[in-house]
Amino acid sequence: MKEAIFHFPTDGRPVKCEQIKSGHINETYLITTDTGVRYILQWVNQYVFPRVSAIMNNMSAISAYLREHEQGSMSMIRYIDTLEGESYYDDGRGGAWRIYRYVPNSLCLQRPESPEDFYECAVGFGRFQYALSGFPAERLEETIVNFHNTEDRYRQFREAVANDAAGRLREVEEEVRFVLAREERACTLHRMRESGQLPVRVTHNDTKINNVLLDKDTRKALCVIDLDTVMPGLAAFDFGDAIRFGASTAAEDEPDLEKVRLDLELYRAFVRGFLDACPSLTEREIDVLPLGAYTMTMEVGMRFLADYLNGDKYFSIDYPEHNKIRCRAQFRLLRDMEAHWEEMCAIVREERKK
Ligand code: GN1
Ligand code: MG
Repeated sequence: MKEAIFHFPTDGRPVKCEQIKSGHINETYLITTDTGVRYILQWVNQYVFPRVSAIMNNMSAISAYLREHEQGSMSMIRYIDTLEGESYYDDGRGGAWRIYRYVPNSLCLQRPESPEDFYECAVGFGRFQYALSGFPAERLEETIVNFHNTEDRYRQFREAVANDAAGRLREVEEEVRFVLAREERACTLHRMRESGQLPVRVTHNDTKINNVLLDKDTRKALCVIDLDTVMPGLAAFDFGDAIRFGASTAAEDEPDLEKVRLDLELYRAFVRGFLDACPSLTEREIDVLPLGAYTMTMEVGMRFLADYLNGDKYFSIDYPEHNKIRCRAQFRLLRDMEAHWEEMCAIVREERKK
C-alpha cells in the first residue's frame, strides 16, 4: 500500500493497491477500500511539474467555475482534499500526491475500437473546451511554461542537438534534418497565436484517447482526466494531439514504420465530434485544425528526439532506444499527413457544412 493514501478521507479502509501503467510522466495507482470504493492515487513528477500548486490552483478555479455554470453534466474529474484540507499531500521527500474517486463503469481506451469511439473521444474533449469557453484563460497559471510554444520547442531542440549530451547525435542525423526542414510550417500556429489571429482558450493540452473516459455500456463520453496541463492554449492543439495519438493506425512507439499511417476515417470521426461538441470555435480556428495535427505530431516527435539526445531525462522509457523509436513513428505519421494534406483539409470543409 502507498502510505500517501492515508492522508486522504476515504470511504472504507484502503486494502488493495494496483499500479496503472499508461502515462509517461506521473505514477498512477488504483486503490480499493474494504467497502469496495475505488480511488485513483497519483504521484506527480516534480521534475516535469515543479509547480504542483499551480496545477492544483488551476483545478480549483476550473472546478468552481464548472460547478456554477455546467448544469449537472460532469465534464472533468474532481480531486479530493487531504485530511489536513490541502489540495495535495506533500510527503516531505519531493513527492506530491493527490486522489480522485474512480469513475464507476468507465472505460479508458488505448486506441479507438471504432470511429464511434473516437467520435466520443472528440465529444469529451470538445465539450470540456466548450464548457470552459467563458472562463478567462489568462487567469490560469502555466503549469509547464511554454508547453506548446513551438518556437521554444525548436530552441530546446537545437540546444539538445548542440550539446549531444548522450553522444547519440550520429544515430539520428536524418531525423534532426527532418525536424529542422519543417520549422517554418510547424511554427505557423504559434505565430498566429502571438499576433492575435487565434483566440487563446482554456485547453487540455494532452488529449490522448486514454485521457477521456467512456461509459462502459453506452460507450458515450463521460469526462476527461489528466488535467495537469490544463492551461491557456489553442483549440487546434487539443484537436491535433488527439489526432496524432488516436487517428494513427499504430501505437505511438510502433517500431515497424510500415504500419504507421493516418486513418482518415478516424480523422473524420474526430473532426465531426469536435465540431459537434464545441460550437464556440471560430471560422479561423476550424480552418487551422489540420495544421494543429501537423504541429502536434512534429512537436511530440521533436520532444522524443530531444529527450533521446539528452539521455532520456523526461519521458519514462521501457528500453534504451524507446525515445528514438517513438520519434521515428511520429515522423512517419507526419509524412503521411503531408501526403494526405488535401484530404485532411477537405474533410474539415465537408464536416463544417453539416
Ligand atoms: C506525456 O504522461 P502522459 O502520457 O500523459 C506528455 C505529453 C505527450 C505524451 C506523449 C506533461 O503525457 O505532452 O504528448 O507524453 N506530458 C507531459 O505520449 O509532458
Ligand atoms: Mg498526461
